Amino acid sequence: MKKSCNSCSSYSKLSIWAALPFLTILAILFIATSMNVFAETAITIPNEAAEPSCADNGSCFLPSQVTVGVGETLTWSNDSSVIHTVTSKNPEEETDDLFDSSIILAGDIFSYTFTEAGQYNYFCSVHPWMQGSVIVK
Ligand SMILES: [Cu+2]
Repeated sequence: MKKSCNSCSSYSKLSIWAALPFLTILAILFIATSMNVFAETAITIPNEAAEPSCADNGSCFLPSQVTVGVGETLTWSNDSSVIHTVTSKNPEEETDDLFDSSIILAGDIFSYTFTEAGQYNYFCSVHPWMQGSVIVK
């Protein structure tokens, strides 16, 4: 007796189409990850940042210099008990409007995504001795 399996081929076609949205999502996630879309780097603002002496050992921002990829997001966490800002350029340079957190309250965070390669200096407008830089490659 011949075994009947009329629906076998249509079933296998169906499962390929059913997997397509899943495979598409996987491909998008893979591409997004390789483009640093989800990458995040953290910088801590410690308690000692409110004292000018932090500038002596570069500990006003931890770390005070970071290197990130294009498209990467940097997050500054204010882990101190006073307010700070993350403002692009240094106090002695003419400031630009690239990024300015305005006041970051104690316990708050500020994030910025760098979309172009270059070196970006920044400081705290409340405590101008707090200076850091970001290198975007
Ligand atoms: Cu500050």
